[in-house]
Amino acid sequence: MKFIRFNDKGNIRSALINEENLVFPIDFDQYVDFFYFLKDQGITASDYIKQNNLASISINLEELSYVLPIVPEEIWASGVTYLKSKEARNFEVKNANKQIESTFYDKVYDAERPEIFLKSTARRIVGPLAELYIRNDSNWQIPEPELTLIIGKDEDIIGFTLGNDMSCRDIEGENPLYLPQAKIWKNSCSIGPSILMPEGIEDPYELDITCRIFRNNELQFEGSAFINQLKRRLDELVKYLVYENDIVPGTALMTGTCIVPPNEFTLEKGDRIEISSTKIGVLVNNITRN
Ligand code: DO4
Ligand code: MG
Repeated sequence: MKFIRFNDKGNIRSALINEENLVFPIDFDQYVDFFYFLKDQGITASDYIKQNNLASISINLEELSYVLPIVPEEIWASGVTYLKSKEARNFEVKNANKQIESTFYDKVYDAERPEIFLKSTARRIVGPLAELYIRNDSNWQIPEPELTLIIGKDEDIIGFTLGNDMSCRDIEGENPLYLPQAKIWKNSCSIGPSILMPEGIEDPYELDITCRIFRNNELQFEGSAFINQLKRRLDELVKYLVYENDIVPGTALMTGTCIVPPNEFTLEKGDRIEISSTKIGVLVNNITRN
């Protein structure tokens, strides 16, 4: 079962999409409220549809105007959680600092403590179909497609969505202290298009993720991975995020990138990025400059 929000002739509405792709509008605007309503009642979202005799609406899923399924106050991110990311980060740092042999990325990949950083805030994120920005002071920018967790009141995982941790590889490789500038700027993060509810999945490590980048409607890059390639456990990342922290229910945690475009690739204005997962849907964003 997926929770979505969409624009219906100027009104933002929420809905559930079941496994048969039927769309059931619901009266809960906020995912967190809906999740805890179900929990208090001891029912699933499927029970909720049945108990309330909800009728599905006839709507073409391709034509739905998805908006952010949730607006987290904060979006945090994990880094170097896949081998692919460690290799890409090492390439950046060795490219900028030729004499370096072993890097802090090698260390963090194997360390007990994962890398967790603040990626974005509500005002910097955009939803499906909205424009992401590239920076004007970077010549090497890529999307980072990441499974993104929604954290609940008990510091547990209450939903799964997709996220794009847009990154500047040149700024990041030049100096680790530049990480916030390599990661955070206006419209540098997107999430969506839906929240997959935990009742919809037996094993989140079986989820797939694909990234496609189009330029002038031509495919420039395509890469796929499975979450089971993650070096760490999802609950391990959550544990380090919430430790000694003050996390509002509905906070998002990106889990690291497992797909990296070729080293010679950089995003350009007009590119279209599609990040998809079979059970979550497709997060589409176009690239522009500020
Ligand atoms: O260490 C820098 C960030 C790495 C990252 O964002 C990722 O692995 O996804
Ligand atoms: Mg990342």
